[in-house]
Amino acid sequence: MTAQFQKPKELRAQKPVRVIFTGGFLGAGKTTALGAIARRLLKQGLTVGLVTNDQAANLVDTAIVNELGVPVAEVAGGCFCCRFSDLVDATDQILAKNPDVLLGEPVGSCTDLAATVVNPLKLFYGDIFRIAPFSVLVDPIRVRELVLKETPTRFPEEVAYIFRKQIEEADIVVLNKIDTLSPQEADRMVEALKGLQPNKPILKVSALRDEGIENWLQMLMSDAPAGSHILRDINYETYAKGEAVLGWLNATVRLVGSPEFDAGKFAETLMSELQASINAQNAEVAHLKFLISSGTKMLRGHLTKADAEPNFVGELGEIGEGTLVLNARVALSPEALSSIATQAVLKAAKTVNAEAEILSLQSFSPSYPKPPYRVSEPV
Ligand SMILES: Nc1nc2c(ncn2[C@@H]2O[C@H](COP(=O)(O)OP(=O)(O)OP(=O)(O)O)[C@@H](O)[C@H]2O)c(=O)[nH]1
Ligand SMILES: [Mg+2]
Repeated sequence: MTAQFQKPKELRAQKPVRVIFTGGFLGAGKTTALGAIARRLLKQGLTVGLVTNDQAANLVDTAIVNELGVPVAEVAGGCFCCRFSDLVDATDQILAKNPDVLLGEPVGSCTDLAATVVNPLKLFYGDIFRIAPFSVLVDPIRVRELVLKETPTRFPEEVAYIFRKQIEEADIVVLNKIDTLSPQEADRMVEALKGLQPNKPILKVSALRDEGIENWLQMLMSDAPAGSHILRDINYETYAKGEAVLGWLNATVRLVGSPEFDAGKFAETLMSELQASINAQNAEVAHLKFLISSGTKMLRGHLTKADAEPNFVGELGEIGEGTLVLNARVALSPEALSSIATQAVLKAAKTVNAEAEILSLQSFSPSYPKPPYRVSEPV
């Protein structure tokens, strides 16, 4: 098999490195979960490095994981699968720091990762990497919406297709956010997921509360099969359509008070303005997240369904200046999303009497996925 693929480059490591990739749909809790895993590994005295990934630069996730104080490299401008060489370069940067464990978070709108990332890594770098089973995190909101179909969805079928394919290719399915469920509800969801995928482990965790992580981590540190559920019949047309309906927006904004402004009020207003405009267009949110930082402090806002309650993490109070990083993945055209985001930022700034200077704003739909490597047999 090796003959048909050319290795992107040689990688060297001073010792075997455990590689843990955690996938799952946008907003499922991948960054939170990798943070929980990293903290546990650090407590065990192991060294950790991390690779984040997005279709564009300026990532809320990179800022979040930077708080862990471990080496972080970012693959921006495309997913791991389509930018495999960039993933290898990022990995190389982290390997220079001699980690015991390398953690990676692929883009949440991607699937076919067993064939295009996990197995190529095993094929080319199986001598230095010990690849962990590929976990796919699942949000209970999406189980209700896309598996049990008990709540309405505004997503088109192609997005539901990506969600199903992600679960299909998982070595381990991880139902996250169980702190939001009664034990009976959690068991009912596990049964529903088992109905879709009867032959694989389905775990229950709360990444936020650090519950169920120990057991999961044991599986990730074991030599259980990785990338063993390669998608046999993935339809790239449908997958590409599912990705393309999601408008993607990454923006950076400088906020200046006169002389100070209430950052908490700014965050609440920004979220409610964004949510109201998105709902007015009957659009669905995959994940809308922003982070306001000032000095060493930060405040984050997250929304993972258009009509759900937003979630805020951290506190800032009155600040003189701050930087806002906004990442939105919403089923809207990039133009509509850009206009909604700009207006919401300006309105929120006006409400707290601050000035907002948009430093960068990118808005687009992900392009057709064209992974350079597709290893269709388990390695
Ligand atoms: N209640 C609860 N919320 C969680 C849990 N894990 C993550 N969240 C919240 O879910 C939202 C999304 O979490 P992230 O970790 O950013 O999700 P992600 O999968 O990395 O998102 P993308 O990178 O955008 O695909 C945030 O508001 C988190 O605080 C959990 O176990 N319980
Ligand atoms: Mg993330």
